[in-house]
Amino acid sequence: MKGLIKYSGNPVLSAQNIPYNSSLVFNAGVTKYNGKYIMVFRNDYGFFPGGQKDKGTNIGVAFSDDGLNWETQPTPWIEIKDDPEISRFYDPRLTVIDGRCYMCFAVDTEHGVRGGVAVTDDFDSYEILSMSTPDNRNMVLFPEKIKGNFIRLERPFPEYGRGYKERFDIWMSESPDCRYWGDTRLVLGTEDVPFANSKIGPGAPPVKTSAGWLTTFHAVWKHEDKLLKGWETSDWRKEYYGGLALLDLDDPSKVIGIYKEPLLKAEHEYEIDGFRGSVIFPGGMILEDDGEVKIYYGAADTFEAVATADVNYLISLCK
Ligand code: BMA
Repeated sequence: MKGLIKYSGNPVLSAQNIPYNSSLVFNAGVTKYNGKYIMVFRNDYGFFPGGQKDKGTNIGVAFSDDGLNWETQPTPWIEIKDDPEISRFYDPRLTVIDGRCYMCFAVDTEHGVRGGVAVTDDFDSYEILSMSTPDNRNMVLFPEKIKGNFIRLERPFPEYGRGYKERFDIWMSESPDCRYWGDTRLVLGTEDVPFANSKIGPGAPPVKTSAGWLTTFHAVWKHEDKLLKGWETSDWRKEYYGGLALLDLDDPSKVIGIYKEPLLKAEHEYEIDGFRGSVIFPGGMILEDDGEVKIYYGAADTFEAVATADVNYLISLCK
């Protein structure tokens, strides 16, 4: 049974592969759609070691036949410009449900951070189905409806209600149509993750296995005793790990297993050093027919990388 292997060709996508203005390429959503691998990635431009100039964020698209070698579209897909309320969309996650491709994304607005859900059939036009109240983000959709409803994991960030401690948890909501969300319940608290002393949040959209919904999450450990690498600030201390959990097939708000250690942690140069070093941010997970799982993750808020493992190995870690 194959353990976890980070791809030797990592990063699979970085600014140098992008045919338009680009500094940081990371936190992508990845899925298989109409026979192709599709990556929708966050592209931040105007950031340089030592400064920022004319900075912005757009969303780009890349296609692949094997999930490893990517061809980027010649122009960005989505960029918010001259909107008095919304400044940007970022951190997209993709889920194919009943043959249509849904995208969750974070939205920075003048009045807080919102979680958006959109649908596209061609990665050209898209329809926004809902935007949450602030502050909420890191939303992901399950690949099938359960008892007739769309299911979404999400990460509200209640500062007042959590004592201004940056102690944020993973929640779940349901919707009949992806527009109206409710029946919200807690899935996983930060206190249940031994390698988080700060916030956690959903990672890639879950994949279905006979043992349960296999899902990644990110977990933040804030080091009081050491500085991490990174060129945004000289005081970067938040290490982001990739975690792994198993959720009940019928009621995914029930956690039936969790791997007590980080599945993914920063160890290579492309993970340790970048805009914000030691940040691992899973956003895409694909279960192949032969049982191989590809996990795509943002590395150091600068690159997009991939790791693979056998699905049964991943399930065994959660038990
Ligand atoms: C979070 C988000 C992510 C980012 C992470 C680490 O709060 O902004 O987009 O990858 O921080 O910097």
